[in-house]
Amino acid sequence: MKLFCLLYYTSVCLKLVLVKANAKEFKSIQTTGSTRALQSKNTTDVDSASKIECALLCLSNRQCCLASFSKGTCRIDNSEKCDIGTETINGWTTIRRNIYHITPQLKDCSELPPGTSSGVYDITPVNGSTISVFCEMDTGNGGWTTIQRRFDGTVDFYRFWDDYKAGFGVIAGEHWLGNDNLHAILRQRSYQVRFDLEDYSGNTAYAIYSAMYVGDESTNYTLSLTGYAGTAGNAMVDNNGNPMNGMMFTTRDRNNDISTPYECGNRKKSGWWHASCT
Ligand SMILES: [Ca+2]
Repeated sequence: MKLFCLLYYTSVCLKLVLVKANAKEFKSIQTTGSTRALQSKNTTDVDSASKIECALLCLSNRQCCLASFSKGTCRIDNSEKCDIGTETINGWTTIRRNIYHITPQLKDCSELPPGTSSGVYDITPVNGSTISVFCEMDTGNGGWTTIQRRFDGTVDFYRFWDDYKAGFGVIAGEHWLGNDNLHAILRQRSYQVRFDLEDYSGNTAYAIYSAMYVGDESTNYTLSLTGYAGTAGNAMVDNNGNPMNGMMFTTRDRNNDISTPYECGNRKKSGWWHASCT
């Protein structure tokens, strides 16, 4: 029996908890009419069939903050500056990229280019401090920021509230990223979450929720989960039919579950958004 798998459901090991920014917000642009970027050493004029193609050219380049389009020409600015000057000129449209997406620091793993290897990277959430995270680039098209990783039982997850708050373990190995870090990531924009599970027979399954949010410590890190898809069926619902959605976080020393008389943080030997302990 894989004892390290004992978590939430006695027959299931929760190996990975991963979050990723929802793509539709990742590539956001704004357009303004009758303006063109001033020509400079950082601008390049290229042929382009449409305003959309011009916008995509800019989005595919990490240095591009804005681009202008008119009649088959796309002017790309690669200065990494968003305050570049524009001139008023009929027939041109300027496409401005969301400033969020051109800052040099990674806000989460979804900003890594496709093809990047899985591994440890530094990210800096907006209004947060820089943290090391494990970016999972091989699962589900990549771009996932790892919240939990368990695979060999080398790290003890039977820990206290302050451990789960700050995070513990080894980022390159088994770990919990930390509830404050999770909140700092999720408050930036809209995120999906993926849970990867494995049972004692080696069968794997996953659950994806298209929207996930975790409140700050004043809410006891209350979880919001909606939009299920995947192969895990109702695995994220406990045996009494209680969903994780809406639960507060519980640890061995903080009982926020809905079970009476049990304390799930002790009974399940792990911190989690426990409902009842079944
Ligand atoms: Ca209880």
